[in-house]
Amino acid sequence: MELLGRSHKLVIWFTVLLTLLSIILLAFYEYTHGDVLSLTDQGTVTVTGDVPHIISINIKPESRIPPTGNDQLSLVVEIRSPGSVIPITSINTIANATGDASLGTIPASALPPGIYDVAIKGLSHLRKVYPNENFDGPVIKNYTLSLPQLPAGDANPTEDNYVNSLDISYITLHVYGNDIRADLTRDGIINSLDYAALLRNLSSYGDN
Ligand SMILES: [Ca+2]
Ligand SMILES: [Ca+2]
Repeated sequence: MELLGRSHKLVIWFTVLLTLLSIILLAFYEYTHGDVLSLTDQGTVTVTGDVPHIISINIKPESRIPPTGNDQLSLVVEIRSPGSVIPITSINTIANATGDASLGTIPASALPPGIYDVAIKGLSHLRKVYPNENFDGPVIKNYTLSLPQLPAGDANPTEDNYVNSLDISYITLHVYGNDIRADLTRDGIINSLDYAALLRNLSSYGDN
């Protein structure tokens, strides 16, 4: 009986040790493969990376009417070395109604795992740069950035990344029409609300 009891105890202790070991291994896996968020990051844009980099972003254009489910926007997304304005790769994509856009698959040979800046210029919007994004794979990571919504107003086709009288002139040219560049609010008509959206950023430059 004593021998049987000892065997049971051994089995129980072995099970406990195995469970503890599993928990430790799982915790280590989560630590090394789970989400890593910068302390300075918070807010509105999400970037997901992988190797080969499978990157998706979520953007939020400002001044939309209605404000939700109306986030469609043509985007040019550049991935740059930190602090550089020269794109390593440039991707044209379109954000859907909820602001989601895919950058497709970028081979690790074209974008070695590391830290990069992500620059986003939306149609009729000022460019925003989201710095120091970590695309080091090989697992998917989510990043939430601290920069605000994409500012509207750069409506003129010169796309000079600056909101001024040229952009006002372009909206005026299309008033009561439905030109997509001039329709900053994306409510289907060019009117005073589009001027109001532009005036929020009058004389503002986008990021380089
Ligand atoms: Ca402009
Ligand atoms: Ca409008």
